[in-house]
Amino acid sequence: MTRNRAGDGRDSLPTFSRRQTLRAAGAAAVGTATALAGCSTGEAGSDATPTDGETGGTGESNGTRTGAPTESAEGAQTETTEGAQTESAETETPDEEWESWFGPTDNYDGFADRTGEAEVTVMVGADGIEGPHAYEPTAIRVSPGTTVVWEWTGAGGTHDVIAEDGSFESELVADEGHTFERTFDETGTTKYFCTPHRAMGMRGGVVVEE
Ligand SMILES: [Cu+2]
Repeated sequence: MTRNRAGDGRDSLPTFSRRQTLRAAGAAAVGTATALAGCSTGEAGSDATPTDGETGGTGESNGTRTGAPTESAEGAQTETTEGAQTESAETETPDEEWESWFGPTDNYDGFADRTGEAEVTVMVGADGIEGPHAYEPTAIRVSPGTTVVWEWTGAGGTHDVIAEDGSFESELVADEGHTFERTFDETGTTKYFCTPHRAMGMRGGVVVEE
């Protein structure tokens, strides 16, 4: 009941952040349910609170207010806090930057190693993000001189391939079999995205390395 109410209240948020928030809310709800063990006081309290933007804060205050006697609840809170602090402390590593770039990208699972290949194909409009709105593979490592060929599947409407740094941009098309290619001669990193689906996570990355 509580989750449904909270979900209705978030309908105005962008799709990806609502999903992430719900994920976090789900985790918090599980933790709270365990700690409270059926205590209805805490749930009534959160229902009466109009702000649902800070689920974590609500969960913590519930645990504190009801004085949940279990040591495990405190332990869980400590771990969560430490983890968050560690992540935010490392602000300028490349990994952190990529994690941020691919935050809403459901099919991101690290960089596929395609080094040593002269030509690499990336499908445009692959299944992965609320239907066919993904690049696949969405992140690749290649060697200098590699030609990356983006090939449209024809699914998911119109897509394009736009470098965030402005170094290249494809046509915006929906045609199955359409291709766009670029040869990466220099080492470095390039983020790119699909204009219509960038917000939902249709984003890609190319790392060129020796
Ligand atoms: Cu797209």
